[in-house]
Amino acid sequence: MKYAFPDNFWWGSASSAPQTEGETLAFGKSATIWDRWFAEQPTRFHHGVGPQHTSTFYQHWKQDIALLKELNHNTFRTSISWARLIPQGRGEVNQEAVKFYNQVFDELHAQGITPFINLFHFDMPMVMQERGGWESRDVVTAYAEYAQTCFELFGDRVKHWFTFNEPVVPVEGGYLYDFHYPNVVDFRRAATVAYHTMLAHSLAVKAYHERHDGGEIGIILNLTPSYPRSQNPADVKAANIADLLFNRSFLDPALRGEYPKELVALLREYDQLPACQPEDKALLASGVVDLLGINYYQPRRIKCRDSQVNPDSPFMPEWFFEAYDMPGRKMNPYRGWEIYEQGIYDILTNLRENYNNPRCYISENGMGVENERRFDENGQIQDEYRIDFVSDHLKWLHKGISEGSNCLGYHMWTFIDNWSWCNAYKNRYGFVSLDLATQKRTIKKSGEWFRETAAKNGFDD
Ligand code: BGP
Repeated sequence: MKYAFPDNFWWGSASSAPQTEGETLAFGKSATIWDRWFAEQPTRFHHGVGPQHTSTFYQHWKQDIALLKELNHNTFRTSISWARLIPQGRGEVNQEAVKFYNQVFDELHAQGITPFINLFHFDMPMVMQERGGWESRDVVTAYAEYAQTCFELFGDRVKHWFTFNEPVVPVEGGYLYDFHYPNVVDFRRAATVAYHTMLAHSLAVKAYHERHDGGEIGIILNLTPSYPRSQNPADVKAANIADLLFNRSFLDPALRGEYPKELVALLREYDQLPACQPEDKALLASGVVDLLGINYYQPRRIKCRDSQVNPDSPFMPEWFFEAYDMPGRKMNPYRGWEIYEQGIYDILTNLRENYNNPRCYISENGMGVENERRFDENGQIQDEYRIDFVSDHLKWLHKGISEGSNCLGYHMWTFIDNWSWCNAYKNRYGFVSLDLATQKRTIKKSGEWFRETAAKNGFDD
């Protein structure tokens, strides 16, 4: 076979509790920031579709796990909802939630699918947001308690844990660019949120390692290779700063246990450093992960600024660079994101050369398509474009592995079309199509392709 993958390669897909479970305010679950924001501003959500409109995994878990099996998944990622498990954020555990997650993990194992479980996927419980969210050190402690509760309750069956999915996104969305609650635009507060998230991460990693229960713990980062417009030093510097702010601010603490010195120097120069405690350094050092999840969708194209920044304007990352619309770049015509398959290889090469070749896997990669519900005469969505997208990325992944990268698997985003934050169902990503009105599931052509590829552990051209 032309593209054969290593034995025991993880073939699967990723999803999350807030995007699939449904029953948002039922069975003991309390509100998250998404429930609150939707209640306050439904017009911010595509077609006014809020977080209660999902594929209702809470009710369909058995059927969906059977589908995962049918698609030859040997692994599957989802998340636990903090607001469901511990509705007040701290303290009493909701036994309905324990029963639900026990059933899910048991059924996954019964079907031969290893659960990969993430603890936080953008879904801050509202009670915790009201206590300051990630700006508050108390919330950091509360998160660590929640993580330990999960390890105690489910650690016998879950051996692959993740502390956070894409921690930079709530920072960008909630505190810089206004696409997540609480809709703040303030760099210093964003830096505090980012810093506290990594302290929370480190506390959870430390607690997990102290258990010695034979499992592993990681973090899932959306890495966006930052390519300069040219080799001109000003463009290169601009791209490096974007890389520092959006990638290395999470990647370095997760893999090296400390922040890049250049990042600290930059934030100090502009008086944007978050407040630190003397014990933080040792804590961050204990946050080094066993496994890195890499979400890869698209790169960043960067150029230096053409115009001077107004020094009276509030400090923002864009003081240092501008996005560059590179002529001729390949775009996803259905979503507006660039498609650059080699990015996945560049990420692996960087990790191999500069970060000691960590254990890693592709935890998300996928193609969003608007208005995708176009069925053929047999009632199937013929998403050849998605098969091309996945196989083209897998080819570059294969090349990275053949050159020695320690990449152990590939998870597609996502298993079934799901609700996606403010975009709701604007961009559909699944191997399985969802009829929201009837909850009917139909495997797309890409799902069949994946079923075969996973069974053969690779593919030919
Ligand atoms: C990733 C998130 C997912 C999902 C995906 C698609 O960043 O981890 O939760 O939302 O992006 O996003 P969208 O629906 O906005 O295209």
